Amino acid sequence: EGVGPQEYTALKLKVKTWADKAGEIINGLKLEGANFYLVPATLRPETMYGQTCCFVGPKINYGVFKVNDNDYFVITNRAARNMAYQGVFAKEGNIEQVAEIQGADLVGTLVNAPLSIHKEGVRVLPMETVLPTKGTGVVTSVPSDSPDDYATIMDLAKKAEYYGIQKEWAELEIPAIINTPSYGDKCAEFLVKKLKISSPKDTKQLEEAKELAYKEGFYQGTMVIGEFKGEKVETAKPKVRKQLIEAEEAFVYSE
Ligand code: A2H
Repeated sequence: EGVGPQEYTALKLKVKTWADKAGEIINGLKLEGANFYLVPATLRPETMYGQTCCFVGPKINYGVFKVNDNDYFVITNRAARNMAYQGVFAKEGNIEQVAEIQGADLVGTLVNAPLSIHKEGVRVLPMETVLPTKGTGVVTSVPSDSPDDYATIMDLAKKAEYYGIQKEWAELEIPAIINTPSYGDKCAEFLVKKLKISSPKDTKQLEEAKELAYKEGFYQGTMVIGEFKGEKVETAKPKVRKQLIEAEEAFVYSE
């Protein structure tokens, strides 16, 4: 961070069923036949097999932006402004916002997550630590390899009622994606336990866990799932990314 632009993979998670409140807003637009996508920005495209949910900040305001005649993205206004100058929207430099939805009202929406083992879709869930000032304000959850994601889904499952969600939404199977010599098949779970992280609020330990997980995963990790199973993460990462982009399930997003 801080040095030069960050290049993310922006992933297109197509909405299958809206949560009630978001659905009312969208239905009011009368855009029959349109496709809507939540668009998380990730630095780890090779882990997308392990998506189990999609996080939004419950207090963040998201815009619904027109991409072309048929497609709309749900992202922060800030991200839309950046995308407008990166060839993402049909008209360069032009932003067309058709609605605003609060994160809390998106919770429960069912989306299709490209490459995920969960073909039936994954749910949109709340994450208090999502920053409105980074990426698209939407984060795809890979609890096998991201300590933040693991700590958050554990907390959501534990306090499902408090968060107003169904417990099962936070309890989808977590597949192993990457094996590392030091932390086994699910480095996030290993590190969260090892560093005694008990909630997403343990930010200091989570920083350490993230650092350790990233280094070990990237330099020592081997894929244990998907088309590049058996390959080192370092070589598989650009290949998975290329596949997602060619399938038009993802695109490059920089900031
Ligand atoms: B990563 P950097 Cl498996 N607020 O994707 C908080 N976190 C955000 C965010 C936001 N607005 N936008 C993106 N992110 C997360 C996968 C992943 C990620 C794995 C392991 C580590 C990891 C699945 N979640 O990130 O500050 C996204 O989560 C570790 C930092 O720009 C994105 O990649 O470096 C990463 O943070 C980008 O963080």
